[in-house]
Amino acid sequence: MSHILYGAPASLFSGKARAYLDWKRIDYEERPPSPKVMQEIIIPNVGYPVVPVVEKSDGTILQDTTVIIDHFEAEAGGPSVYPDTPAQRLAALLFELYGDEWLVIPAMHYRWNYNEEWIYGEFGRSALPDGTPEEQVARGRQTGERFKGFVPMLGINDATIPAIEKSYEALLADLDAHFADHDYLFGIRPSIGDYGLIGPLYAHLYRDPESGKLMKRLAPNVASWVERMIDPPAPLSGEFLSDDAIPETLIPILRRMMAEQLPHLQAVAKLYADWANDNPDADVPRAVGMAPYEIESVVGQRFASTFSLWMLQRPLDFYRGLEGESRSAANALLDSVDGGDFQNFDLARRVRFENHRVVQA
Ligand SMILES: N[C@@H](CCC(=O)N[C@@H](CS)C(=O)NCC(=O)O)C(=O)O
Repeated sequence: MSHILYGAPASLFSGKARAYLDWKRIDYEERPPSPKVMQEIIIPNVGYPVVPVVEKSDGTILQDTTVIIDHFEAEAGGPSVYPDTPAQRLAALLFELYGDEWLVIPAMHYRWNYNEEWIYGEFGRSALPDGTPEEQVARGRQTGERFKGFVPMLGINDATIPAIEKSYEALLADLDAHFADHDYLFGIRPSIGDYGLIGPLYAHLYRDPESGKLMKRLAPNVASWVERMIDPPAPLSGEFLSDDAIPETLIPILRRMMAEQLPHLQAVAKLYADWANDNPDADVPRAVGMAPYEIESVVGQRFASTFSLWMLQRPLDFYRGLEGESRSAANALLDSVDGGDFQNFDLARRVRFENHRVVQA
């Protein structure tokens, strides 16, 4: 019996999980998160309605794409999506953090401000595959209203939208230059960083019709990379660039990430530390208030996600564990991308991710 991936074509993180499972040649079948699946499988096991969820053939439930990927990396063996060498591995983990926890901003902006009516239909078809068109639209609006409600929480509003678009178009130009020369971020094998990016860059920014037109017009090489990621021409093969090389074309992208995402994460880390000091025994909320972020010189506020801190700990712990020449290689990379905020990050209180949720460490 194969494993089951509960996921949906329009879901950001389903795209990340699916692309990985396909490259890794994991035997699975994808099923939609029908109301019955939500009530009988997802909510009782995970605690809240979310996709993607993997139900393994032995009944084990896995949620969170990072947990899913790491589970199959350990179990399936074979070529890994984690580079072995310090600079590439650090960069790959940073790209995962950037894709998962930051590019959701342009993803949600373009979906809800350019593709709103279309996405209601998509949600309906996915939730009620056997429903009538009327039932699907009604259901799609219901699901959609919930996700649309996240838009202001993500810091997307009239003041920040021009800056979000300017930043995204600049990112597309930088990625386009990179993918003109390279199949994936670090050569001819996809990395965990590629899987971080594919979440936002597939379902929302490629597959949503208006967003896809923009990507194909401004960045055809990025669209080709998306197509390679979702329909891998050579699963379980390819190598990372030799000698721990970081292509020059990735430097401006990491510099943008450091400038936009790191100051926000530092503000979140401070809010979380204050909260944890005041509430030593409490369950960790999904957000500890709102924190500022700056994009293209415009300042907004977005929810201070505690889950983002767990994702941040992955590259941070890797970096802090490096010694000697490996540490020097990582520092050379970070120096070249103005990564001081990362090198000097003040993480006063840590989190853990256990039983599908963030808990105090
Ligand atoms: N970090 C998680 C996020 C999963 C997630 O946010 N899924 C979205 C759909 S793409 C969802 O179901 N969100 C519902 C919610 O967050 O309440 C992962 O990597 O799987």
